[in-house]
Amino acid sequence: VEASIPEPQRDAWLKHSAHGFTNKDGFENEVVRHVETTLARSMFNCDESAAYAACSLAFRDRLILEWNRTQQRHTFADGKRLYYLSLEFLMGRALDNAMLNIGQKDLAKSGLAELGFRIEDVIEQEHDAALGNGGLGRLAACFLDSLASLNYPAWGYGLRYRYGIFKQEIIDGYQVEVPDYWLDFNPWEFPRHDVTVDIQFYGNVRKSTNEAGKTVSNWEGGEVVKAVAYDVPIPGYATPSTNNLRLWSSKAASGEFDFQKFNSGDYESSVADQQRAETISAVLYPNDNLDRGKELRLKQQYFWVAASLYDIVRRFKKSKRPWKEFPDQVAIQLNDTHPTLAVVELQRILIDLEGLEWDEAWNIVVNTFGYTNHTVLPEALEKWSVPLIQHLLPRHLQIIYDINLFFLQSVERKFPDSRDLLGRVSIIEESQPKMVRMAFLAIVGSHKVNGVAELHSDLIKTTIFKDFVEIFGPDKFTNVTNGITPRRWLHQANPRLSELISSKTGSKNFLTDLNELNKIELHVNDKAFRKEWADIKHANKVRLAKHIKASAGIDVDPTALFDVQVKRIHEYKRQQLNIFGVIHRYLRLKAMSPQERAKQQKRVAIFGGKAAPGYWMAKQIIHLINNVGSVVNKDKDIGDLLKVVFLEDYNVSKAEIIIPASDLSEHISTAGTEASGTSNMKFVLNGGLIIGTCDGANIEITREIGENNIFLFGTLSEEVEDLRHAHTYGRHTIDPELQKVFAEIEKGTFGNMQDFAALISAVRDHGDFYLVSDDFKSYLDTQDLVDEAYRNQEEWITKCITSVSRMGFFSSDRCINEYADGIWNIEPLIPKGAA
Ligand code: GL4
Repeated sequence: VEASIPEPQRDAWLKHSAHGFTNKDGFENEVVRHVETTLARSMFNCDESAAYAACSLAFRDRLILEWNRTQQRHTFADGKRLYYLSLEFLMGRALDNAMLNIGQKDLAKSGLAELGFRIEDVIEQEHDAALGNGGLGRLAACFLDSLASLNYPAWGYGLRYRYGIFKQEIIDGYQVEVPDYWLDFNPWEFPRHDVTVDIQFYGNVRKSTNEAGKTVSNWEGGEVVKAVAYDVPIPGYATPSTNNLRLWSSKAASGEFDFQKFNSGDYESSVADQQRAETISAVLYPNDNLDRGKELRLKQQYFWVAASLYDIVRRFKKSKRPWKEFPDQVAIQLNDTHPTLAVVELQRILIDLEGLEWDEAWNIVVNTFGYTNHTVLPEALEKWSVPLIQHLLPRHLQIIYDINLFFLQSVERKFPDSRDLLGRVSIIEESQPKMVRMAFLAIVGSHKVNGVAELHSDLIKTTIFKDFVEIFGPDKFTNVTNGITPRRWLHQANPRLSELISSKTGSKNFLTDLNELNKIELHVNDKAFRKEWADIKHANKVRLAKHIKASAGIDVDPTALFDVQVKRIHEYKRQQLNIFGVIHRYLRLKAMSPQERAKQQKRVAIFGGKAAPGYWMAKQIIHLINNVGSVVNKDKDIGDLLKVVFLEDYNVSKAEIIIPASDLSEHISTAGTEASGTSNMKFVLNGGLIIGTCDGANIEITREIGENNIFLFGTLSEEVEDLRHAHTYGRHTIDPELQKVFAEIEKGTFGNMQDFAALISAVRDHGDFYLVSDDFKSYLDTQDLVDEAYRNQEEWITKCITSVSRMGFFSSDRCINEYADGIWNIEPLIPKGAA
């Protein structure tokens, strides 16, 4: 408000207000202007990367104008906003998405053509924004798309990592990690050097008495790091609403500290301070479903949470409302436990800085936060050591202890006779050293806790959070099944299929109301429609085959069945089951007569995904896949009957090529381990079928599309515990077909058997925790059913069309509406011009 232009000068502003391009001519004008001025180049010096830069800047200008108007609208309406706190936003590329969401891709295509460029080549220039590991980060990105498309007043808050997830190279069959420096040129962010927050670390707490005679805690000393905001505009689809993703970057606070050092001649150490400050936002931790408890990670978490809360509180305070109205204006969602310190930080702000009483403050806190759990794997549940928190955030540790004390007192009052209950639910684990259980803190500090698929939400209520259901009652726990944005995962990734669907549903409305897909079921027997459907799938496979040739040097036959498993490499996701199955298939083919072989279904087994750099077993799995490929792919007896491909550096933009090209995709986690999975939804939406276990969202996909349209196999989640028990204490026999596979590996057929000994002994000697042997037979039998089904192409296409038509439920729009109604209590703010 202080910086606003006085009334008499506003006419001049209105007269000169920017508008952005509205037609092709205007677009070309902007592109050329950016090439010639912003980029300081010319038509004699304009390559595809310059065209990409200029085109992106032209679109960015448009976005930021809408962004401004959207923010003004939100400020004026002064309603409740949602803040989505996530350490990961796996955005992928922005240009294609911006053009499609604004509805100007055709215009850009012809404009670029007139200027001498093919739009596909220009789009290809963009470096993925890869600020995430896998499903959790990509979910956050889909949510931002839905929030903007549905016109919800919402912001994302995250970290602006200088290095996103590493780039994966495969060298001699091994994964090698290369840093992903992606910020060289990033037109999609706006640095806000005027929006900064000083963040304190270390120091100590001094108690004092204020004028009113009240004891207050003062957090003093330590060091200060500056958080600088970078804003990324998030365009809604077919609406002017453009939301904000604010990413914080760390920088040395140029406070007295540095100047003193500098003036006293200690130049080197003042530069070292600078570098230390910048390390905080330097790198994304590359673990999915694994907690490593590194100090720098805790620093990242507090840095990001404190900056975001400062920003949120500053915005709230502008409205001059009483504090008790905070939860009516602000909803904050914790994406996993990573931002749980926000609960403590808000309590600290309210009691230490704003002078509220504990209970009043705590009420506000609990009503503000919601917590989403994304995993039940014990190795992924965050715990921080008490001494570490004490050192880094001394005041926060005191508040955590108080939160725990009051919580345990309330439990004791409610269940006076259950002594060990207190130990089980305590936020502090009485280990050596003591640990803070972040999930418990998040539950206690939130009004709603949700899982991400029905089975997962049931599991958290009956296993890891069972006691909390007793304590708080069942209503605090709920399910919101994950979803995906059909804009990126259908319209952008598979434009021909999107076009075909709109020709049958009569409009593009299915992109904003995905249930409209069910209209295509009426056309399932329409010959021309089916033919076009098959042609599109084939074209997508040809495109992927070209990519495979270019990146892996392998020739694959596009008429073969493309069988895809792309996701993070993890034992629980069981890529080892898949590759053992591939070896089995190879051995079976080898044993056949040429006549017999000629009758078999051709397959291409396609793998992709990153292993966490410290996850040795996952790296062995990648190595085995590559070695099997190098044997099978050159075996003359086998030819096109079986190819094995490992695609390097799986990421969002590669997913956009791979997913539309799959016939079959694998979602084969040990039952009960995959919270939801989201690529399962993307594959089915693109007309591919699934082989999967009864796990995560596979179960709801089956319910929606019908069990005839999915290939389910394997142990059920209720059976898993007994089987594991039997492996450890009873008898454990290995499936005979799997034994043959092991014997072949041990013969050295796929290279030095020593390299793969650990993969085998995990199953044979160490209890087969992931039930690879138990599920092997039903996996092979089901794969045989797949071959048989694929042979009947007419039936297969019917299954695909029927499945797509029933996928409406899995839109992230449905998902976001459920959060908005059931957890956030926010309403859309629909602007003029929204479709
Ligand atoms: C994950 C789950 O593993 C995955 O099943 C789920 O789809 C995703 C989004 O909810 O969250 N949890 C973690 S940790 N990483 C994930 O990808």
